[in-house]
Amino acid sequence: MKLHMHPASITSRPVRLFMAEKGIEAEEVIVDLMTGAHHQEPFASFNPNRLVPVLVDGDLKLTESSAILKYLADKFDLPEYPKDLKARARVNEMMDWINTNFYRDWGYNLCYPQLFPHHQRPTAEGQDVTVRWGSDKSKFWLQVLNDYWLGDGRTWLTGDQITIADYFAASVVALGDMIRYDFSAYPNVSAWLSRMKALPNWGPVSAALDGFAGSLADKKFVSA
Ligand SMILES: N[C@@H](CCC(=O)N[C@@H](CS)C(=O)NCC(=O)O)C(=O)O
Repeated sequence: MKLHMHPASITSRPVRLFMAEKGIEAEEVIVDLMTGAHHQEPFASFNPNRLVPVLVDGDLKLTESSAILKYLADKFDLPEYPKDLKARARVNEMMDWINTNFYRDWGYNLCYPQLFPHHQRPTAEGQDVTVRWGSDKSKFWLQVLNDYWLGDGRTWLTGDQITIADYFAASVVALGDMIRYDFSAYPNVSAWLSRMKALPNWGPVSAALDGFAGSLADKKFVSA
């Protein structure tokens, strides 16, 4: 297998972390997002979305970090993607919730427009409206994550066992570290995120992202 990725990519992180934790081996191919390699050939034709990660396994080329996690867990018959119909439905539900509800406001409206020039809106007013919208909506979603998904004292998002939903969600939620988001109003989220960060491979896999966050120490962000 080959994993086309970038070490400072939020959506490469859950795949790389899951593979590292589970001892799944693949050749890592770095697509240099910093120099725009994803907009150039051969990558632009290889993945017309011009995004990482991409997993290649024989004749299968798979985009979407959520789909890659599901494929790997199934391929290696891992309990992190349960076989039980209802348990699996809960994992799917959680991953869709993160991808479609939480990530839209958290990633694409609050964090990314402040972190990456190509996500910045073309006018100051547009930027301000987008980021404030993202900030307000993110508070709502974080409260739901804290009170509903993690509200009954559970250790992991869908129950007592860690699943690929935790890997996927933690990487997205930890994007907030890049803008120094204060999670203290959401104690269940903070505690769950700490459990994910205690995984042996979280630190090594997140090193490039931590380095990027460190380089932004002087930048002011709209966060909580
Ligand atoms: N829905 C996709 C999103 C992939 C994505 O946004 N990848 C980012 C890295 S975190 C990327 O390649 N960005 C390149 C760019 O924005 O130019 C997934 O979950 O895999």
